[in-house]
Amino acid sequence: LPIGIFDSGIGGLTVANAIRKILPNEQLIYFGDTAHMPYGDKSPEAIKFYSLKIAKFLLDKNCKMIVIACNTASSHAFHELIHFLGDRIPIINVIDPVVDLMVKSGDDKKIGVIGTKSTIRSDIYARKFKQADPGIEVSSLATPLLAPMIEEGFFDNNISKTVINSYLSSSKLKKIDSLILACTHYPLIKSEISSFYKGKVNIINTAEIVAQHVKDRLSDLQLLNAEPAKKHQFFVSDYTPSFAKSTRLFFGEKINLKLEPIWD
Ligand code: DGN
Repeated sequence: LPIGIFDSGIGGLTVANAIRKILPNEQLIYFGDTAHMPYGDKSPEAIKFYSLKIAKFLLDKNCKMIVIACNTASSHAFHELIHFLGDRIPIINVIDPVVDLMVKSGDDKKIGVIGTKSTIRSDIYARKFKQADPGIEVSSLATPLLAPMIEEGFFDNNISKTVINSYLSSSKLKKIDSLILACTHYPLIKSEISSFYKGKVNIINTAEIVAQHVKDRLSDLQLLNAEPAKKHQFFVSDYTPSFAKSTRLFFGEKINLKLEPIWD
């Protein structure tokens, strides 16, 4: 059976890419809600509504697990989805595996978080870290220009450097030990962010941590495929050539997107 993965758009393909690398025998079914993207500035109610529709779609596709690849949807819709799915299939968000791992390692006590306005407004990282370890301080900064900038292919150039430097110079991110990249798109600018900090801040790539967590969870549940499965499938709720073109950026290769307007 396949693993279902969804995101507000195509950025979640960074998480899908990390999962397929670590689990080459698994079939992935990806849904990008391109008709409603970006989620970054939507209300929590809208994000819950869209996420539920997508979870139903993935369940109908017989997925054995759902991964919410989007930080914004993980911040607002995780509990609704747990409630909806009950004990039918497990669901994983992109926040808890990162918080759990960092708390367990205990190395970092001053943690910065960057993400969309909606993720940062939810204050979810600060709440989760405080609950797990009151000694951890979290400072968060919304960096809404970064996702559209990356989608347009602006990275590793002077424009991205200026935008990244301007955000990271914020007083909110002074004196941090580590910085969580709390948005699907940011793995693509990880090296630029590392250069800004000259290697002195630990940059946390959430996609890789989530992929490892998916593997561990499927292994615990004895749901891992022993043999290579069928080909991956990629669905979007709105199709444009520009989405199709950007898939290469996020997944490392151009993929065939199928239009699936699941909203009627
Ligand atoms: N996928 C979104 C996230 O990880 O928060 C970013 C894209 C967006 O909705 N702007």
